[in-house]
Amino acid sequence: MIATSVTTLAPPLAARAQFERRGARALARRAAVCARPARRSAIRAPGPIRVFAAESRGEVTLLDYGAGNVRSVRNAIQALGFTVKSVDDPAGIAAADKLIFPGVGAYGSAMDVLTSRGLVDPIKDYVASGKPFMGVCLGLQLLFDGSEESGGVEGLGIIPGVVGKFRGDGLVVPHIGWNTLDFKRDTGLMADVPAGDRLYFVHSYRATPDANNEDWVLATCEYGGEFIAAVQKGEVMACQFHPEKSGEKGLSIFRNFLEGNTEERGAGAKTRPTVDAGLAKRVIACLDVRSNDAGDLVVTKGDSYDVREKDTAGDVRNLGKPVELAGKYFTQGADEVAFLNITGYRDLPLTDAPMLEVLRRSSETVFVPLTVGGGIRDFTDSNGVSYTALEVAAAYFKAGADKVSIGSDAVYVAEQYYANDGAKDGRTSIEQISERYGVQAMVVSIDPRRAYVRDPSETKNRCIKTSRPGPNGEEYVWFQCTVKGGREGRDIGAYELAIAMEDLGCGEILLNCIDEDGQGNGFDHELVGLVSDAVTIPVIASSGAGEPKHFTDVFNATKCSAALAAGIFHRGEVDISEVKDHMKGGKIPTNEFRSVL
Ligand code: 1PR
Repeated sequence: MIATSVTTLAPPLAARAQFERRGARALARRAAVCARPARRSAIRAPGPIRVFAAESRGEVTLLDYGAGNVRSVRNAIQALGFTVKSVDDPAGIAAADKLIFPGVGAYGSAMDVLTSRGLVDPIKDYVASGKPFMGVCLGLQLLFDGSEESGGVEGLGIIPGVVGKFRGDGLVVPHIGWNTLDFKRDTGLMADVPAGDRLYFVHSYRATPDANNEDWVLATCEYGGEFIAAVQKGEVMACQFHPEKSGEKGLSIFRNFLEGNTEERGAGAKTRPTVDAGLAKRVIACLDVRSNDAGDLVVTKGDSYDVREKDTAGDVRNLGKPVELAGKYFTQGADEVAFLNITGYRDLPLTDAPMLEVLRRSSETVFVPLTVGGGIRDFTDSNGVSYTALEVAAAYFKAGADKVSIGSDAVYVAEQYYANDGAKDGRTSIEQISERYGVQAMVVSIDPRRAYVRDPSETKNRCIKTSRPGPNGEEYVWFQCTVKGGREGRDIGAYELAIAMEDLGCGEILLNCIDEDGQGNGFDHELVGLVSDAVTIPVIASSGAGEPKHFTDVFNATKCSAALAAGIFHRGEVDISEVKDHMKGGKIPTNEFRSVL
């Protein structure tokens, strides 16, 4: 692979000309497809997507070149009743009749892999052949001339333009979440995505529309400026968002691709709405998971992290089964689901087969992003075999996680970071995972509790004047990080931890609050405001939701990008759709669950 300055990338004219020449042959195929009537989406009551197992509806080839979570793409295609054939070599690409080109992670590493395996020319030949092709996320970006990412890297050169980083004063990056599209042309591919509906994006780099690539652009999206959300030219299609993580709306896009309902129907059918457009605030359902005393993996929920019943023999509170609850929250409209293995800090995570199984099974039916946390750290097992945090994370990604979350280890890493005056050596769990899987896949979960002081000089950590004074009338508070599920406090604040994590390559902060956990009094706005003002990565407010209004309140009061709750959902007190209705009533941009399959 040639690393080159992005400003000097020469347009690979040969690849493009080859595509244009052979593209003529695709016209005949397309004409046949266009003759077919547009597919109507069936209306059905929300419920888990049926997994078609009996008889395959056809085969599609998936280029599995080791880029991130391809399991989700495979699961989505299988749920639609199609068989997936994974290939990773030139012959496999050449033999494909329909090819899906996924990708999550860094542009440079993806191009390195494609180059070292001799896949670059076979992909170009396939695209030029006129056979159906669908790129996803990085699979769209790699079609361009190159990217600023990884220091300036040459791409496949099929679409003119260079992919650049999101820029903007205070713009929260990565762009994570559900955003609206502005359709430039109508196409069968998107026939089941209503105008104004949202799809799930997660990326830090984007391609922008210009005069050289306008004939490719199917839809754009607005985030710190206009960027390309989807492209199509004949049988070659690609989207920056993730269909496999965009619920049934997203799966309908795969279905139209797989069934050949991709005819382009000309300009301007659906436009971006002028109200309720843009990136939605996310609502996340969180499942704290652990084994109960009988050894069963259960969803539990604590009050200020104490998960044992007060009125029975102190059993671990059992609020249901993880896979079932995840499926239920998906159909209620959760924008994401998080699993936290709350005893992971003391267990050996790679031997925790039940947790990996929970991920595998959930990812078969839950088509929104899945985050998993708990126990991601370097460790040595009882046989003296050592594992790195990266290996633990890899096992979770392989099992179906889209993001991993680190709690305790992040605190130790941050302490070391400040001890070394912010020097980075690339060896911490945070740096290694974000380097390998992309910053968007690396979440840090913070477990702080309020620490009151009379005067800010009493601590080295950032204090604020609080509207809720301490037990002895203290007017200042800092938010003390803890490790081991809140069991041990450390001399570092949530503010300091968040800043260190952003610098080390963390892509998102999950901000819990031990004082508010399970209390139902609302989120701690002082804590969420402090941290979300300190960083430009997304912050998820967590702990304390007791009613739908609390979500609207935290979104109005702070810059947080998402809000997470557990107890009210598990106990059935509030349905996620009620939260969304309240947010919509309060004019908070909200993603709607839509059943279109
Ligand atoms: O330290 O890397 O092994 O990660 C352990 C993970 O487990 C951390 O993310 C930590 O937050 C979590 N954890 C550890 N112990 C507990 C516990 O409850 N005893 N749960 C725990 C954290 C907090 C939230 C909860 C919200 C919303 N749970 O995730 O879901 O507070 O609750 P609410 O809506 O009912 O108020 P590592």
